[in-house]
Amino acid sequence: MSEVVSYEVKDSIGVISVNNPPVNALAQVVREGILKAVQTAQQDDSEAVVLRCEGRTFIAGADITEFGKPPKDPWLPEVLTAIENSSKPVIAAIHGTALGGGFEVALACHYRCAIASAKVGLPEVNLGLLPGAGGTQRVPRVAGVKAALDMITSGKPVPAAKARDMGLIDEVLAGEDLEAAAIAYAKDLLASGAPLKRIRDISIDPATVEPGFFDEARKRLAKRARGQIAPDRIVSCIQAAVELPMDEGLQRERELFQELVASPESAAMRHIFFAERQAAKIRDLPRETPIRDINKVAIIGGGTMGGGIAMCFANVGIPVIMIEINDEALERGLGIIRKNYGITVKKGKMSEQHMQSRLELISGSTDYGDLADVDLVIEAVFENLDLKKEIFAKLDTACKPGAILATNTSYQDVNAIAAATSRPDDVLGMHFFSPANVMKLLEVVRGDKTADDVLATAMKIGKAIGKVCVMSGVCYGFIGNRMLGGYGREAQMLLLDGCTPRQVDSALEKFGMAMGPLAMGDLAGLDVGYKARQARTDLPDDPRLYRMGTVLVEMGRHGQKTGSGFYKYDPETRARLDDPEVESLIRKQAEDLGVEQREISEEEILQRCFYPLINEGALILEEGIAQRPSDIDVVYVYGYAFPAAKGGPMFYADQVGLKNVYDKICEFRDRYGEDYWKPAPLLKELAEKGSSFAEWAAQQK
Ligand code: T1G
Repeated sequence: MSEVVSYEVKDSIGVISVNNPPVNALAQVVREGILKAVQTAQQDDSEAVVLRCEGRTFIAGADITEFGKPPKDPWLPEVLTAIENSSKPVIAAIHGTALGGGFEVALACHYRCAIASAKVGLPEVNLGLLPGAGGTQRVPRVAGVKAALDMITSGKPVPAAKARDMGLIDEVLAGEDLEAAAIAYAKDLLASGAPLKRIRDISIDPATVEPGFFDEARKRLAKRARGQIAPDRIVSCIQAAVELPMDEGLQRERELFQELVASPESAAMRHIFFAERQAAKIRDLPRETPIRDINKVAIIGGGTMGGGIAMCFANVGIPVIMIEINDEALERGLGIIRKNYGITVKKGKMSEQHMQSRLELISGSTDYGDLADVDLVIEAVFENLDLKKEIFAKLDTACKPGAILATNTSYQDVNAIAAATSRPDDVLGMHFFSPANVMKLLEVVRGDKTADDVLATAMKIGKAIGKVCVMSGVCYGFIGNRMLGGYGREAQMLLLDGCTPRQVDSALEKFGMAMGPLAMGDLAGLDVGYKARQARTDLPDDPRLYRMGTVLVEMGRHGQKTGSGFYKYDPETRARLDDPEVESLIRKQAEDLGVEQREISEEEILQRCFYPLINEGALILEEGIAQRPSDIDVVYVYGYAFPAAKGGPMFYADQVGLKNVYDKICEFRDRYGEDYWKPAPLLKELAEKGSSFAEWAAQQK
């Protein structure tokens, strides 16, 4: 055994206890300890063995930090074989979340019991992997091919009761004293003469699988793969479970697992897994920074954003009061919330009763006097700095001392807003992404005077409402929207240079973006960007700049909401259709501007759109607006649907090679001028040193 695995015989039952905080990951010492404990149990007077874990959860998977390094003995399959071949029953006792290799350990046991609050799952697909220790061979044998495919390609955890109904576990234990209940369950099994039940002894009748099932699954999964290859390989493994004997199926699974663990897609997705958790750590914030209690929240503004934000808090049981300027606006705002919940209920994703319980947590008022007891206010009104300052001055007097005052602004100066109050240390930004009740990213914007406990509280409450939080400093557009400027600019410049909207968007969607920038503009409304540009004084005086967006808006083509923008939209199906009128308009504009059109490669489209993003990211790092390159990656994957299989813009830049990125930016600078293509000093420095953003980040710790 090892210091993280103990073994003791209690009342004739051998108990193996794993204690490897924080999640009992299957590090080498854990694998070694379990193997030795199982081997010991074969020689002692125990009649059965219970495998359990200390701490908050059963084994939550292989140790992801070990991937990419030479594997160490014993390999997990060896441990599972020892369990499966035990001469006495081995019973997994599950609490918390038995995930990945952890659930695969449980599946190799003869029986599985769990407390009611436990969940089991195979989330490897979220890391660009597949269950590599028998999960794809055992789950179909007990739960059936279709259920196995859904479970493993979705990666979603399954609650204990449902897992029992699916045959994935044998017993849901009463109470919460897992060890005692598991020992009692083991003794019951022995008393009833329960056999050594091995999942490998179950075979699947191929006739039970509909013809074409696997081909149809591949086609369906390919549609939403966005550069991920693991779903396809999972289908192959489950097909092997049907068509091959167990050991050959395990061999096939191992081959495909090895392919995935070595793939760039999995490296990118594992990077995002750790980057998301790293982003929650604020380097200069002491771990013991106190957190303020948030028991009641106010939202100022009942628009789409305000409604979505209110739902985030109601969804986790926190009472919310929505403030609007008059009863009509308030009713409209509360109506948006009811409508959104109604859609969720209609989709069958929430019960009517659940919706009612959440709606009861949401109240409304037009009187700031009702804010006296709230702990957190989030302002979500129109993007106008003067209006926001006026509101914060009112909040300053209406709210109790210690209430946190947050703005949801996308662009405005948080320091200027804080200065409108007598408590700038209680003020910060909490920038949600639309739709706020769906999008996971939350940019937490730290003002110059924001207190440490206010920042720590915002990061914690953000996680509590299910958001992935990234801290940003104060600048125009913070991290995400500031970087987006060049991406959107070049998408439109490419039109003048000779691309159609479809060419630009298809190149980026083929890369893995959920939606190309021009289609995204049509979705958000081209008039939004148009109005924002009118207010800006820092843009170059260049007739080409956002030319097509401006022309289309002035023609009344605002995008989906007017039925046409860069594309036209079928009024029935809302399908995105190429519009020859726009394509000839682009040619006309290019001619008027004297821009010579040419054939443009997909590679240039990607470079022209992504390299400004990367360059701005380098400036953001130099200015300390973002703490680390991986924080920027988290912003883009969770806020802008950048494909996780590419790891985010900064990770992607490292894969391309910063010298290649830098040289190409210099080429574009020479062709298009320094207004748009001015290499960031950090990018230049790293490129010339042959270094990477990852190496730079490691030196910042
Ligand atoms: N390996 C290494 N570290 C891990 C880890 C893992 N599997 N899971 C979590 N951590 C770290 C995490 O980085 C963080 O570190 C701390 O634990 C707390 O995590 C062979 C190949 C279990 C639901 O994909 O989903 O098994 O930031 O903040 O919110 O077929 O962690 O504190 O330094 O997320 O309470 C499959 C991944 C692996 C599960 C808990 N398993 N983990 O959530 O805590 S591949 C997974 C999670 C595999 C087999 C295959 C969650 C959690 P730090 P946390 P949490």
